[in-house]
Amino acid sequence: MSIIARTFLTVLSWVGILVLGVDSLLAAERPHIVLIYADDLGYGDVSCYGATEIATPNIDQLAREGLRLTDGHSASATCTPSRYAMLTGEYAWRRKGTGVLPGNARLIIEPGRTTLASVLQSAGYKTGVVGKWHLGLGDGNLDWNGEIKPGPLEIGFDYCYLVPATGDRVPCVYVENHRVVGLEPDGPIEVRYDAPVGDEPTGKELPELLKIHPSHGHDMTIVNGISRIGYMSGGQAARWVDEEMADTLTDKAVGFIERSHAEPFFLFFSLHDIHVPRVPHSRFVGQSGMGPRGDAILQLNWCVGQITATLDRLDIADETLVIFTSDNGPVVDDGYRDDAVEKLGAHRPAGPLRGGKYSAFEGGTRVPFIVRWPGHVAPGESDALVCQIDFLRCVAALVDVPIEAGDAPDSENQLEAFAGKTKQGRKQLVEHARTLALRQGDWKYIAPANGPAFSPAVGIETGLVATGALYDLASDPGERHNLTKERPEKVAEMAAELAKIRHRSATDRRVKQ
Ligand code: NG6
Ligand code: CA
Repeated sequence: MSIIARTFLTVLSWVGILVLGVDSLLAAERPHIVLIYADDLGYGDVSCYGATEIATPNIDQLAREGLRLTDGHSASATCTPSRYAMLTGEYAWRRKGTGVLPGNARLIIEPGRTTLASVLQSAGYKTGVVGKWHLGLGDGNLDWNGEIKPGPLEIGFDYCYLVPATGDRVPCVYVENHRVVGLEPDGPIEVRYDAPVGDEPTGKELPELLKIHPSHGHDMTIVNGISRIGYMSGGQAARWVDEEMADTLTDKAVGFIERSHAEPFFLFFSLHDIHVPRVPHSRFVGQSGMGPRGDAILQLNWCVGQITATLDRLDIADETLVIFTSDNGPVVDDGYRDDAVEKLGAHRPAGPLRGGKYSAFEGGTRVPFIVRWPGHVAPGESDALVCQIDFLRCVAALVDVPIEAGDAPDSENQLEAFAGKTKQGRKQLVEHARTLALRQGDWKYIAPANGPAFSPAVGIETGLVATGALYDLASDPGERHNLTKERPEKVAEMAAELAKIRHRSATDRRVKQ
């Protein structure tokens, strides 16, 4: 480039700063975006969040080079509603049918709706999702042997390679774009959740065939020596091998990056780890000393390292925004007897937080949350209150795509907080488990709800209190001292605010058909 041309460009960019402001210039950057989404990974499960019994160097490196958020949340304490909210920018509790889905559920995000992926697609990004989906597929009458749609490709993704629901739910096959991968004419796939199909053995009838035994549920069709939730028959050649799942998904994620990086791309890399069944590859088995749950954390750390190494190899790390987070808090026994409880030792999956997956306590939704974008996100730490539901409006602002009125009603543009420029973050956030909770600064209010305080099957405190609860997280981060009696005025104020936010759903919400 000539000196004149260079000078002209420099002047132009200064004019840009003066006219458009810094935010618009940031918006003009259009980084690649890689969202690495762990499953059931707790706040205390990685060493950069305080774990001492296990080391996660690749995740720690991301944290060193980026911003480590200490009050970052998934929108819900379970998978489907968290993902629904993250992709649509709408709290899942506003909509019926967004709870943990069976593997034969229909797609719960209507085609044509504004999603995290559709926003980026409309800005010219190549968009892909690899890994766990769990938002349903098809329109209610799905033939797994035919064209599988609508699915991700109908709501803003250009490419998908999916675990349709969860590792512990049938069908145990991968779906690439509109087809089951590796389907052969060896008997059509049939899937049911209400009654057995075919004549394949179940864990309930033939437990002697199992390599891992269920602790609760998970006693239906046996695939790869593991009994699952739900029944399936057929599709033998297409069935996945759990031990190879992390390698397979990572390979597909890396392939997508390699194919797409000539233009801006968005990869939603939705890992299966560390969800049950925890069946890591043999090279991780026994490496953590903590049983399969710890070994799965090491495998997850490996997957993250493969992605960052790919960005380095392609020399695009500096122009890639990487986000690492989890869909909900941790659980130790989630239905299989896999030694996780026995070998936990001193490890605390939720770190200093109370509760875990399924829980209204902070352990339910406060998760590891790291953002790295060299030159744009100041490395360090922030206690700004943020949520995955904010991604939609953040990327819309970043790539300058307007959001239509009524879309993404609960998403906030928190770019400044994600860039580490402010520690302010959200003024408030609704946390969702079996009841709703409201966060405002350090205050946390859990709405009254009936139900057991402790869930013995999973060994987790639910956070349900018939009279509600109020905590001051500044002095009481472990949510031990319920202040409802001492601070009735605060309870009334927060209950009223929560009611207001709930009501907003009825008036503001508009879903495009
Ligand atoms: C529960 C399953 C649990 C897990 C969870 C969903 C039983 C007894 N428990 O119903 O194992 O699959 O659903 O997890 O079936 S999530 O991370 O996808 O939300
Ligand atoms: Ca999960």
